[in-house]
Amino acid sequence: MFLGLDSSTQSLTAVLIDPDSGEIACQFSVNFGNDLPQYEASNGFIPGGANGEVHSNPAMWLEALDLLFSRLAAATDLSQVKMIAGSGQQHGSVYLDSSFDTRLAALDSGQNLVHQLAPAFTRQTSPIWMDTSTGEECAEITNTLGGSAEVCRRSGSIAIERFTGPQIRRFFKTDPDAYARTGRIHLVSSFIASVIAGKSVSIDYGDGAGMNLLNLATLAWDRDLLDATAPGLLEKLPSPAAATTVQGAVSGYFVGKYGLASACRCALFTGDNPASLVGMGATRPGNIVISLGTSDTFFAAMPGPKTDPNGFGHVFGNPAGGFMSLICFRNGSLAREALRDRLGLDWSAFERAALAGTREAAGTNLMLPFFGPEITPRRDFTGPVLQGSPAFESAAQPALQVRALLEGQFLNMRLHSQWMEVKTERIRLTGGASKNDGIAQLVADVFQAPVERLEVSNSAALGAALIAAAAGGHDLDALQQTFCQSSPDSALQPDSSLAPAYQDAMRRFAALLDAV
Ligand code: ADP
Ligand code: XUL
Repeated sequence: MFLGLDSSTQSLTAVLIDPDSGEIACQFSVNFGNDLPQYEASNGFIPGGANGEVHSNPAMWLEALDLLFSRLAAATDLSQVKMIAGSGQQHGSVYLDSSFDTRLAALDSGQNLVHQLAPAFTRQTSPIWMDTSTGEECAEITNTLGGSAEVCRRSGSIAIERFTGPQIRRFFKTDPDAYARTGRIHLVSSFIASVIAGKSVSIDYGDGAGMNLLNLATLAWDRDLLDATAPGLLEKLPSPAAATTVQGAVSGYFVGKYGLASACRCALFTGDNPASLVGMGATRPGNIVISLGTSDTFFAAMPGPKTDPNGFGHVFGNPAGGFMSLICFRNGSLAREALRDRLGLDWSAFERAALAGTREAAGTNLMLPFFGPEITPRRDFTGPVLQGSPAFESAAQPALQVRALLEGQFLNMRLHSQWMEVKTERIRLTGGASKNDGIAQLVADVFQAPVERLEVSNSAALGAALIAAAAGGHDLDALQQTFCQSSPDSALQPDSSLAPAYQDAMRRFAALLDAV
């Protein structure tokens, strides 16, 4: 058996797989808000942060780990687990003093993790990916390196507020004494991995690339980016390594307390997006994942470390080797819901509008589908921009607006993923809106590629379990064939007769975007 863990914003999830039977043996989750109400973080982060700060309590993550393992141990025989891997919400960081490693080595199964490890925190709270407080630090790092293009060329992304380097710089500036006392800085992923392994372990390339510190060409920490971020940083960071690197045996704490075998080993942990790439069966270039959630994300494997010349996309390590892109679109379901409510429709009306009702209008009316500020492209929109027939612009036929909104979202995605130069062979769709057949059909039509939907719900934790099995000697392609099957009858083919209409619409969409 192989165990995958995912420490996300709102919960800690475990997926246990048996590669021989091809089955998921069990899945468990600890929801931070419901299960650990004493931390007063109903959505996993501390509410009410000032100046764009969004932090979580790393002690809560430790307590969740004990709770999750006690649930797992009550339900299953953990001595069967051969390897553990995992993932974490990206960019979040944990700050520890030099006692961390000795505390890990001396963990006592008779006590809990929080009690033994919390005294090592030099910063009581951890900034997470929702934090936008570091605009000034991003500008400083960018200036020192000589511009955004240079930061992007080296690290795979321009300096981004939530990324770990700018966050570390802000900590160094606001609390230099605590920064000086910090002997180790971990990502959420490498922090949890270290606790499991009983020693400080490496940061994997997948998650490490979300720091604005890793040089993608050398896969080593970039000296100039480190110097621009904070003094003495190199000594505080674990070394970078590949996700499938085996770190050694699981800590005796988990053997003594939860019945893991002392022969059970640990691979590295990666970011939740790289782990999802694995869990969605998309680690080979040509397979694209589009997640239609609160925001929409587009991620895909890439053969080399190509970066977005416009600075919207990010490049992370692909746990299967090579690299992956991640592009976020803030106006995802937020915009779909805004139009739905404005037109007084429901989701089935959306489905009908996109499926049959308006096919003859494909690609004719344009909508820049931004109901609030967007990050891809970066614009302060306050409402959508329309260009088309009077019936469309006046909403006399609401279905035309639904089609134009969805087409606009997917044209914007197609346009802003062109820099990857990867041919889209197949799209795997996930997230709340992916079950809407009308929306899924428009994804297929606009991208002119077949769409599949997977039954997977915890794609990051499943991906982590597959990484564990791969680190244990199983073939990752074969594992993905078994565990990442598309749901029966969920596949949709593109309407190839619409290809020219969307080619032309993309050109006009780009021109309209430039004009506003
Ligand atoms: P999150 O990003 O928060 O994990 P989910 O992936 O769970 O979000 O997606 C939730 C969103 O899915 C909701 O905000 C809702 O707008 C959208 N959604 C749910 N059902 C449908 C549907 N039938 N058609 C279109 N959108 C839907
Ligand atoms: C990616 C990002 C989020 C977090 C969510 O850049 O910030 O997707 O990884 O957990």
